Amino acid sequence: MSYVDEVLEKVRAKNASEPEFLQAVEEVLNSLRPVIDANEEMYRKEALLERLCEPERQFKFRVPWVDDNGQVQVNTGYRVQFNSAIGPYKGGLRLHPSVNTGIIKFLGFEQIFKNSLTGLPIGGGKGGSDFDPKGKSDREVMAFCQSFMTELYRYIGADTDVPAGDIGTGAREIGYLYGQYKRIRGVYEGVLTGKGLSYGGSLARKEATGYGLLYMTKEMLKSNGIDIAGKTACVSGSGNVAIYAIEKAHELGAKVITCSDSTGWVYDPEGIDVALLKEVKEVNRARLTEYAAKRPSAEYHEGRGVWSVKCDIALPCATQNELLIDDAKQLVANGCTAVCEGANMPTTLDATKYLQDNGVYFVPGKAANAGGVATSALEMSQNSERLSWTFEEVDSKLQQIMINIFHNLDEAAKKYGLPGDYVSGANIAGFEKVVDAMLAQGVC
Ligand code: NDP
Ligand code: 2IT
Repeated sequence: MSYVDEVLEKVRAKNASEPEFLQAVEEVLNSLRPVIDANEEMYRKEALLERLCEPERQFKFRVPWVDDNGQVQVNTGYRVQFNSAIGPYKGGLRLHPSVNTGIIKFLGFEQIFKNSLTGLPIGGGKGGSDFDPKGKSDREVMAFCQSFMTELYRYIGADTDVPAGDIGTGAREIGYLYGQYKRIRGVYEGVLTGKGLSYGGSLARKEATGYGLLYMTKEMLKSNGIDIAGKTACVSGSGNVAIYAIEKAHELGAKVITCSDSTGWVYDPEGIDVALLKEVKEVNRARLTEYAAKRPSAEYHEGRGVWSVKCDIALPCATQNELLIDDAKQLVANGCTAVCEGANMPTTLDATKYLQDNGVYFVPGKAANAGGVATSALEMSQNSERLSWTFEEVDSKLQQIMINIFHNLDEAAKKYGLPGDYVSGANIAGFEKVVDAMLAQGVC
């Protein structure tokens, strides 16, 4: 049996109750086969893949807090420190009722390769809680965040582990978390990224994931002889990543005609009105029904359905496993040219294969959404030198990083005889640096 198959078998047996983690590992290890097979004996002796698939450490803790009725509530907090071979652990905190160990492990595992692809010195980690910020008062969110940080502070620090936002964790939550860390530790340091501009945040971090997704999409299309201007795009989600993806798509001359949230979706043939979407989602924290009510050209539909709309480019920006095989078939039947993932693992394995087999350019999340964490690393640099760069400075570094990532993964795919297979290219390019650092640092 090949070393990859041996390890896949062990990982499946050991993590049987964590389907998202297994999905992420299967995608990565299967696409690393050409690299692993060429070094099989040495990697097996070093137990390299077993080490890669086992988090360095993981924390799970109780988060008690008091709601507005005086009732005590209890949530579970998580932080997985997956791999520190190339830098301090770096990755977001997800606040969503679905959060469990397997979801945090899949996100932390993806983060290892994504962070490596950025070219910046950051290792892989992820955390979060099954707390749902939706419908909670600001005071309740603060009570939760303070309690969460009262446990988490022991494990993090500007040079050890630097969390940030993810689903459900935005500027408000990062502010409350930062305040509590500072209060407990008594130090003013860049322990979190995505901070507000008045207390150490970086310009362009808020926009970075969505903008970066479009810089990647543009570069990938360009290298295949296609101009993004004039193209029609479907976006899913209507949170941080989706909003700034739509904004940049419009700036680049594409037209985004859909967005969604967990209850429904909008079809707006005139193009999504980004200012209105920001007002509905960032200011009012409301549902997309409010967008549709205020926008005569928009149709609102309950449930899911974004991928049924004809488009040239599909940009899934909501959550994992939101683009299924039937969606992939529909996109192909409608003549879709490219799928670039803004979310983490939004496309199932069979849907990814179907898209690739049918000639759709497919850029995986660990490359396409790396602009967020890359700009977080730029925020860390600014915090270390106690300076703030201009928006243009950060944005131009972000553009260059996304362009570099594309060419690195494109080259890696070609080097292993898999031209156009950007999934393999991303995994191989991300893996090479991490494995080099792991081997150099001995058995640890
Ligand atoms: P937000 O919380 O800002 O927005 C999430 C959006 O996705 C909302 O519209 C939400 O709808 C929708 N959504 C979330 N969960 C589900 C679900 N189970 N089913 C349907 N819709 C859902 O998060 P972000 O925009 O920050 O994150 C979106 C994706 O991008 C995630 O996969 C995240 O891991 C990834 N990502 C984020 C980065 C960042 O910098 N923020 C960086 C890289 C990747 P509703 O409000 O109704 O729940
Ligand atoms: O998935 C991700 O890359 C993020 N949620 C951003 C992580 C970060 O540290 O900025």
